[in-house]
Amino acid sequence: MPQTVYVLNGPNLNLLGTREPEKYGRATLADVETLVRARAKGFGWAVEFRQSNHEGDLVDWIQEAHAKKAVGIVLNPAGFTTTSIAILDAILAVKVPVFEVHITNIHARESFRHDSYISKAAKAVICGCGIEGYALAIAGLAAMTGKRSK
Ligand code: CA2
Repeated sequence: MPQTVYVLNGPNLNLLGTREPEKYGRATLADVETLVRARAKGFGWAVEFRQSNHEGDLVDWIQEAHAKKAVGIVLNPAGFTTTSIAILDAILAVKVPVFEVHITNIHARESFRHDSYISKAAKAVICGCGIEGYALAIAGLAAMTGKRSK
């Protein structure tokens, strides 16, 4: 059985590629999924790729990733980044390494986007690399777990 990476996306990321392309680019979430699956396949990993507009879903999926012994979680918490103690607590409660990803450089944007609760528990944070940040997170997870590409 291949190991699994959970790739979790927070609120409004279902709109990717359809609105505000000047900020978030023209790639859709389906394009992100294709990119991530290809990169993960290179390390022999399966992918659970999900998006929700509901905070509790993300909490449930982080707990699920732990229960299923996932190799790691790539998480774009989107609008929950600076508000969700529930997601922070879920990450703190599990042993699965979390790579936090933001498509944009949140530090170059409005100050209310700067202070991430998620970063307090994340193994690593990647921001400002566009959707390639998701693929970099997969590569970072592989490096961290000593996984070589196939
Ligand atoms: O840069 C990122 O990935 C963000 O996590 C995106 C969030 C934003 O609240 C964070 O500060 C940074 C917003 C996600 C909404 O995605 C949209 C995509 C296309 C059109 C409209 C919204």
